[in-house]
Amino acid sequence: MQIELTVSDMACGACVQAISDAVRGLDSTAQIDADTTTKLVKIETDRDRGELEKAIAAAGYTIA
Ligand SMILES: [Cu+2]
Repeated sequence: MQIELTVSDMACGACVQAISDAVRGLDSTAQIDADTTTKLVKIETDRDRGELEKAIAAAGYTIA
């Protein structure tokens, strides 16, 4: 399924990389599409939203 999260402090490519790494730590096959302008992160995964939010928060980012 596709999950969309808004990560308000995702500002640049390094942020996208860190967030992608956090997501892939949960699901190594996740497809991630992140837009630093809209702050929207689209994740194609079978993990649930709560797990993804926790992993991204643990990497130091804020889910809006
Ligand atoms: Cu950044």
